[in-house]
Amino acid sequence: MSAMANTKVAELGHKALGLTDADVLAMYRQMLLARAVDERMWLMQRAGKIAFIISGQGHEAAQIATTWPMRPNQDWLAPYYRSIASAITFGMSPEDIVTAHLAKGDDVSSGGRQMPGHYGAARYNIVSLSSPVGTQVLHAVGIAMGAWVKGEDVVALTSFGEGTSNQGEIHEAMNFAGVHKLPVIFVCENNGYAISVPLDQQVGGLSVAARAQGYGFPGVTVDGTDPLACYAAAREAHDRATRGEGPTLIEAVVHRLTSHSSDDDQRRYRDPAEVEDLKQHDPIPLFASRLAAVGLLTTELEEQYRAEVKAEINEASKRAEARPEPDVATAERWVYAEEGG
Ligand SMILES: Cc1ncc(C[n+]2csc(CCOP(=O)(O)OP(=O)(O)O)c2C)c(N)n1
Ligand SMILES: [Mg+2]
Repeated sequence: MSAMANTKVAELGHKALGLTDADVLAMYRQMLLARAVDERMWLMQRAGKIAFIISGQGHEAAQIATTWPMRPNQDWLAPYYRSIASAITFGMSPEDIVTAHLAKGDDVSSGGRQMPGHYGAARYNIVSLSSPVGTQVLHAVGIAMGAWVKGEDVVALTSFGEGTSNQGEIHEAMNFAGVHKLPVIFVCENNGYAISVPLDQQVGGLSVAARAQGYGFPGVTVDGTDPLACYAAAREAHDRATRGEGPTLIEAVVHRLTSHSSDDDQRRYRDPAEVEDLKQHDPIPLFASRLAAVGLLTTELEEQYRAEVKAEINEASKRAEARPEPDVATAERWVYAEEGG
């Protein structure tokens, strides 16, 4: 018997968090799906079909687990450009996502008007994001304020990078949410870089979570490659919000596995050893080995998931590509107010 067999982990710890075996497997499958859609869109970008790609690879565990407690068609998401897996939890299908990236005429985000990575879909309570980083954080606080004014039971979750956390409006948004105890969850996906600028050149105190104390609500740092740690923090944050106790700031420490975008080459500013080491921080094999260690993920199930996900993205991209291009005559729609529209 190998030494490995004796070091089996007896307990994953998910049941203590209220998650079933089916829940954690569904989380894992969704991580595979988000990654498959992401990887396919890089290929489509290289083939000249998509203008550029800004990827969520490495952020999947944090995104899926922090959005997992959110209630479909009740809570809201104000995402950022890496939020591919969060958008899937909220309801966007692989076909919706690829269609939006291809800027097809009937895409659910904007009818072909938004840029790649600008997730949004009114039908799934996902606010369309703006390109100036951090503006979505104000939108989330506004949604939470609106719900409070109307007496509605709504929680707004917004996500952003640690570089973005230094924008002025982030402080205004968080302070306002703290003063009024608004039902918001701030998720900072800290991947250690703002394009090429490393953390110690952007965040004075090195901790984003620590700032929450100044706004009067809890700030927690979690391992963003561990879906259970992220889920535990988000579950607690959601419960706090619905009890009327106000916001929470979750700083999920993740690793950006790709360059900033398809227009960037991280080998120009990251040490080759650091780039090589990224594979050790990929949340997908990390979670797979934990699920396998407790006997939940068998080789057969892993193969089944991968085959299903591959078929899903193949079908989704085929259908998305076949959709109609936008009608040029409609280019000015939704730029100006329209009568009856
Ligand atoms: C207000 C504003 N300034 C600069 C940019 C250019 N820009 C786009 S992404 C980005 C880096 C943001 O880094 P971070 O918040 O850490 O998110 P990450 O991309 O690492 O997930 C910058 C500077 C922008 N879009 N908006
Ligand atoms: Mg960053």
